[in-house]
Amino acid sequence: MKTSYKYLTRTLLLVSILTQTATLRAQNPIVQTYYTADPAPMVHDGTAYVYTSHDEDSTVNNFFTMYDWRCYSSTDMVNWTDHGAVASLKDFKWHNKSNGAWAPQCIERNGKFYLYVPIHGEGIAVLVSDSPTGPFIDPIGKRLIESDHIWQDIDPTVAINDNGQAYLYWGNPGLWYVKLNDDMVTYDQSIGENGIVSIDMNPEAFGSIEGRDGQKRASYTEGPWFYKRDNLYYMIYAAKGIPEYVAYSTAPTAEGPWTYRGIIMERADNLAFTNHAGIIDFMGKSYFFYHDQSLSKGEGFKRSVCVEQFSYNKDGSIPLIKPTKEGVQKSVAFLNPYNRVEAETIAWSEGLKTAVNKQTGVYLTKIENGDYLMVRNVDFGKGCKEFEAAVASNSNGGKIEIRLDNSEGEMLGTLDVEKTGDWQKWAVQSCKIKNTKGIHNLYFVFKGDEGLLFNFDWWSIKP
Ligand code: FUB
Repeated sequence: MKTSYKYLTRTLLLVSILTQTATLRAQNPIVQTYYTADPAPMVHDGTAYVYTSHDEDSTVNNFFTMYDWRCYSSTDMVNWTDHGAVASLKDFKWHNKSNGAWAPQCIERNGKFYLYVPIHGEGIAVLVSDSPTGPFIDPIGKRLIESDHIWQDIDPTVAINDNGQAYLYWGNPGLWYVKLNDDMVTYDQSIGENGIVSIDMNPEAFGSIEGRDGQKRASYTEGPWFYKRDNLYYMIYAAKGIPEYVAYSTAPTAEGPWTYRGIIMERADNLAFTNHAGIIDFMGKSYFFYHDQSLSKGEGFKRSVCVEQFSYNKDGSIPLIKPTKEGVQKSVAFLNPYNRVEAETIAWSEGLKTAVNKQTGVYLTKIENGDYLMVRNVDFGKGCKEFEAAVASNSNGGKIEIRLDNSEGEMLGTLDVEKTGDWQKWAVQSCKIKNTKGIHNLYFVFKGDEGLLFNFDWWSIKP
């Protein structure tokens, strides 16, 4: 009798989660506060991180306008915490480029995090940190890859072999690699040309397209993503020039020979003229990261990172993946509201920005009347009675309406945010809320006078 009751409770919980997800709104793009592109996911210590390049809100000369690299993390794949700009062009003193912070990738080795970045026109560089979210420093004070084609040296991708050998691949429209030494910031000079191996770009290896001269050539364009899974090495990449689709090749060793395996993501209306993919396995599921142009409503220099869940076929091949608005619908964990939750942990938001300072780290800002944020699959457990939030306001403050399941859903309570006297003078303010149980999407709807209302650093619920 006991077992069947337990079974019934579990089934009801499952049904409740499924109904939650069935009525969910869009989940892509995963970041709405900034334009983000060129996603490079990484799993470390039970957390999924995604490093992104960053298209500025206003572009210069209608071209890629990119000054820094951002990082977001998630433990459930639906709520993403903003760690701000973790590195920028200013971290390199050896060049004077003010633009060109293109597609990054980060990897951990022996407790250090190595962030490989292209500086367009200056080649590939590396930064290192003791933490996945920085601060990163330049360990060598010069560009990492010394080649005679630095304009083409973009989009680094890195993986470490089972025997500890790290490979760094990169390039547009060619593909090159080096074997990194154990220090991850120098490479084996004994192979290729001064340590750089050039890959033979033929249609059998990287797909076939017809050039202007009518000759067949490899479809590979840029944005490689290199990794090993089971006994196969994968190279995912943007193909066919502009507009790009995403295709892939596989190889039995890290050095090839590569065989073309097909298209992963076709062209679609909401996609930008570039695409750039990254893949991870996290908590037993596989995720495909890419970018689109939906947030900017069609501006190819203002892209946004999206994620789709997928399953490999039995033979290790990757199915065709559709870019969707819904994105990842099933979270792999619930959010615990009884812990301190950073306000910049967001499943969806409208009208908001994040900023950073030394005192609080990243916080939510530019909060105006009518803006809102939503966190998904919040586990209220057996019930709650109070809501508290760290806020700062130099205007008249405002209100946080705490609502369930949609922005006009059941109101649990309202926090009257009082003026603190400075945008950086923080105070913890609280209010009573309705007792609530189970799993819900939680909405914070911001209300107040015209103009900026307050800054918001973290929140928590009391049982
Ligand atoms: O983001 C700038 C460039 O656009 C990247 O380096 C390419 O992969 C393409 O996404």
